Amino acid sequence: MANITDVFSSLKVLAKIESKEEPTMRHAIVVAAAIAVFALAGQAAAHARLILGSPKAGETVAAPKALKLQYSESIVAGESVVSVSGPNDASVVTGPLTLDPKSKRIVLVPFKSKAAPGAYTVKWHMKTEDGHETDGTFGFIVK
Ligand SMILES: [Cu+2]
Repeated sequence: MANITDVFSSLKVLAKIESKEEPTMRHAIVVAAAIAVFALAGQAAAHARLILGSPKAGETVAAPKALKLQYSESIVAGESVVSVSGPNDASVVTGPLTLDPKSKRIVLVPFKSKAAPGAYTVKWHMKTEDGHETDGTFGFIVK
């Protein structure tokens, strides 16, 4: 949910701090605040980052029963899609995409049948509650 308003409120806080503190301290605070502002700006530009996948990108695992994808923002399940392809680029049949009952940032996609050994590619398209859409791809190996 980071947006330009967050960046501006950070700048306002920075301006207040700067008027009160000693020069050396002030310098350190300005540097720290600048880093924070850049971090927020970066977040605003990249919506719905995939924070953690299960399986993780590049991981070798036993056949997973489901994909569990944790994002940086709340997801709209009905407008988000995950497609999986397996060995020989064959598309893998998955069950409906749902959200974890405990967190709207966690997407669950069950496998319909046991995943055969080989390389898998996950392509995701997420719509977030703020109306933005993001795509991504990662791979994992089933041993
Ligand atoms: Cu957004």
